[in-house]
Amino acid sequence: MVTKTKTSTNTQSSTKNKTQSITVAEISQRIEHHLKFTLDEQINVDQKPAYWRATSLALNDIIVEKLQNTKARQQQSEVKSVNYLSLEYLMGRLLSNNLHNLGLYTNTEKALKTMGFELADLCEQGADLALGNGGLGRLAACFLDSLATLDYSAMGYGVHYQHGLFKQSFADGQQIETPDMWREFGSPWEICRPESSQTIPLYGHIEEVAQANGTIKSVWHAGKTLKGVPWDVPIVGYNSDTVNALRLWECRADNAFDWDTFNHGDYLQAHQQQVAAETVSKVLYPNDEHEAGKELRFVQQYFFCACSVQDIIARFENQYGALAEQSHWQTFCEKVAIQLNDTHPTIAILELMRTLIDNHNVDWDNAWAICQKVFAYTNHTLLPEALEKWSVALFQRVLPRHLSILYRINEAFLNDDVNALWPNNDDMRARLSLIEEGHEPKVRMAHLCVVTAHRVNGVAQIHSDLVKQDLFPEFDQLWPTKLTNVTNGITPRRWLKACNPLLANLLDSTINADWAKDLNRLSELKHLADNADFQQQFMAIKQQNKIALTKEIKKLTGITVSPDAIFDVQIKRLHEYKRQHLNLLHIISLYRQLLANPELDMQPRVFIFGAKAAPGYKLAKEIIYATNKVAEKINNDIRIQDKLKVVFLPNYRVSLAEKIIPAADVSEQISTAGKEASGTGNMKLALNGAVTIGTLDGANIEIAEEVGDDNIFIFGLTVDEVKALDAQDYNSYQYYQNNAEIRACLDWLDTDYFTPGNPGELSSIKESFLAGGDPYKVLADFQSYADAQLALDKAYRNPSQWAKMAILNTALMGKFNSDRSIEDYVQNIWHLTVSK
Ligand code: GPW
Repeated sequence: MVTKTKTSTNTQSSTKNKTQSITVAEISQRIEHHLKFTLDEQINVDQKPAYWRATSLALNDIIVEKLQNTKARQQQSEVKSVNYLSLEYLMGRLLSNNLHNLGLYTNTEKALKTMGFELADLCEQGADLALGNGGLGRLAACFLDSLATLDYSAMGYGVHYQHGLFKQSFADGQQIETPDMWREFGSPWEICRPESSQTIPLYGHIEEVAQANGTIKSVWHAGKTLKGVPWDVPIVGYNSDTVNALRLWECRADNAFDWDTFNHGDYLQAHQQQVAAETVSKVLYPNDEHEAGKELRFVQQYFFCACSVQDIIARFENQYGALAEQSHWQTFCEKVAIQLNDTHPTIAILELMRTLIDNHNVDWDNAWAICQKVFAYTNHTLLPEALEKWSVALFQRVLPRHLSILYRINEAFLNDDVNALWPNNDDMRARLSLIEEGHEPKVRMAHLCVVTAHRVNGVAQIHSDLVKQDLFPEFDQLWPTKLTNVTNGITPRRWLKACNPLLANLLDSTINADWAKDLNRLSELKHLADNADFQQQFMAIKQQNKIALTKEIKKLTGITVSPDAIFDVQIKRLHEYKRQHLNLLHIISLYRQLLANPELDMQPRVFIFGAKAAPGYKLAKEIIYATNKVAEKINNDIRIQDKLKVVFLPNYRVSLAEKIIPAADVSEQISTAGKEASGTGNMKLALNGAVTIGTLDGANIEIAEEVGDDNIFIFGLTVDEVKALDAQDYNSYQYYQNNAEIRACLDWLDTDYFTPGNPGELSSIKESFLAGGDPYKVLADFQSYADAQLALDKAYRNPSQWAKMAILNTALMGKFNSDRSIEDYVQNIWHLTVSK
């Protein structure tokens, strides 16, 4: 094996404690330096943004030094590294998290105090990095945090969207979308790396060229090239030596290619090409779990995959020397893992095959063996509308060479693997083929992933079981060890230490260990769950967090809520399968009961929603509108004596989640069983002492296993019961006819009670339950949900019982640390070793 010369000893000393020893005075100095020299700041004008930027820049200097040390150390130790390919990263804000992870929060707080600023207040200045839609993108962000914390060598690859997820506001209850401008004035966290730019070919045609040795070589003559420019965002590990990078690709026109146009004097036309190229990384597609099949999205996916694969090879060659001989690719397999975050980056497989064969003269069998060793794939959904299929015609036009490679993979797969197990079985061939035949033939991206990857994982045990049983049963028969599970997790740094400082302090003083690194240590709280003193401290913190949220609610919506009410929270993307409309139906029912009996004995409750709907998802937008209209009526109805309030917070995002979660009493996890692959909000809320009301779906099942049946409210159909209902033709009308409460609530929606003067505005929701067939079994689960809510209300009114439940939820969330998820990936899929 040819490698670059290695220095004999590791000269990098541990920087872990070095950053923690940076003094208050030094931090002040660094901030002042940036105020003076980078920002040329005239003090007195708009100080907060300037101090936020100067503080971020000062911190970034420290981080970049650590990044360089990490790189040197990782290169020296020649450890294997993982490349996480994801079209989405929901990073949120970075300042407070980076400070916590470096152990510099307190000293920076002190430094800023002497300058007249509250650090917590300054942190609010930063824009969220919202380069993702929901759970899948936030999971990627948590995984990067854990990889760096655990000192693994890892690179996140993503797209440098000019506009992340849209901003949401409400106008008369309707969702309005406006563009996200996260880097309008630049971001202090990103480093442009022009030297690592890539040139990406696409379109054009293939020429079959006869070789001297009698073989035929395919030569791709591209019709167009794009340029990929990388921006690196440093990823700081918590209390560790490691700073990894998230590398985001921005698309530009390839000037070299357009030189001709310039020379022919068509200056403006050349600029047009620049504009066209920039659209490729212009905007994040806002569809969560829904494939729209647009050409620009396909080009975006390919552009991202090609840049990332070329960069992975370039980094490898830079470290281990140019790879002219096939034998060197063995080393590649030993040093490189590539994880596909759902099927969105599937084209990376074809791009690596193409590069090995066309540019590095690797023969087919070896190239295929390499891809199988390097790639692994995570499946995040069973929903048919989210399973990506790209039209063969589009593939042919944009990526003709990649399509020809795909055909050959398919041929080998069908003729060798499928035929071996099911000889001459055309039905099986059609079912498993990478191509779905029909009026418009399509490429099944998930099939390509499963056929290639050495491991395919689901994201919670039940989901992984269903991936085996229902989604890919034949693949499981073909390769019995390929399909596996890695239950999701969340980083306790952002989702407890940074977002809930009061609770974090209590844990610091109660647990004699760095619980943010070893979350299982929280189980020591179990013995305090019955302790009246501890209960009082724990619930006093919850109360303070609720008071803080009360103020935020007032500021954002004008609505006054009482912190003595139950704070009942449903925060997640708006989707029928997540069933925000089940929650709404129950709210309407409670309201009806209160109007009938204003003395109804119940704990006052505030229902808090946060959710964005995909701009093209009509029913989801109608559910938002209906919730806002119902809220308006309830919140202004004095007859119910403030027993019920409904708050829909606008523009739900990571930084808003960080304010809601510490204040939640109840966590709504009410998806139709079998539909939510895992969920991760469920873990964040429980970790912060919220009690779950939920179905036996996704990770709820594992949360229930951890906390025990007494500390969670489970209701509704199980996966098997949902399947049985479907098998016997579920009839939602029956529930409407037989349950007077359901009938009264749904009929109410047809009137103009909630939309005065406009009857029928909310009827589409009722229609989706009845004429629409209620695909997500809302009516079937309603009664069981209402019963569970009643039990929950009763439990809350016993303060020590509730405190015990809340404490046990925090105590027993150790399993859901994303560090554990990462260790599972390392052991079963990536086989990395630490570098520190
Ligand atoms: F459709 N998830 C998501 F599977 O947030 F690709 N966006 C998506 O596009 C998809 C999945 C996809 C979510 C799952 O819905 C959620 O259950 C899971 O916890 C999360 O991914 C992370 O695994």
